[in-house]
Amino acid sequence: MSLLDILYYPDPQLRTSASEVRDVDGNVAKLVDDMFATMYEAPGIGLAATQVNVHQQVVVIDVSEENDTPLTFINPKIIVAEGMAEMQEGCLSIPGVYETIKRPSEVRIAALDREGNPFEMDADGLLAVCIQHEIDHLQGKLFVDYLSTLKRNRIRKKLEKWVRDGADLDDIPEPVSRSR
Ligand code: GNR
Ligand code: NI
Repeated sequence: MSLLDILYYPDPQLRTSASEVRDVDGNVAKLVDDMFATMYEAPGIGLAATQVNVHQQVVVIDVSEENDTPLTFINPKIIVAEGMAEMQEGCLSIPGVYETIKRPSEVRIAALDREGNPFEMDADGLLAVCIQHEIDHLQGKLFVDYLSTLKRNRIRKKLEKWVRDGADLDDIPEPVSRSR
């Protein structure tokens, strides 16, 4: 397994719309495994292939406390969305930034698993937020897009400077968010 490099906002590659996976083959399985390794190492609760500069519709998630419930979503689609709730979100591509975002609170997802078998899953709580956040990534969308232009520009400038200065994760700009 290999660790993959994560792109940081405002890298324009994060705006790429991912292609549908046509064939869930060994290459896709290897990508999934590398994405899990990268996500657990970060650590994060989800990762979209877009974030590692692979523009195919592949998402991995593990929202469990024990990191023992890996979920793979290939070509994921939201087929039902209900309710609305606010949750504080973060993103591995936007380090140090946490903002409250409003989204549907319950979703039903249709996707393929790591073996290429179709499945559907109902999600609520953190899993529902995470899967919507990841599907946004596959469409080139980031959670900062839900914020005001003013706030987004402030975040962009801080991260541009942080990347210019070497993108050291131990030295994340403070505080990019003043929302709480
Ligand atoms: O690790 C992550 N945590 C998180 C918290 C609240 C809402 C969404 C997320 S996803 C994020 C990992 C990531 O950037 N996935 O794209
Ligand atoms: Ni993210």
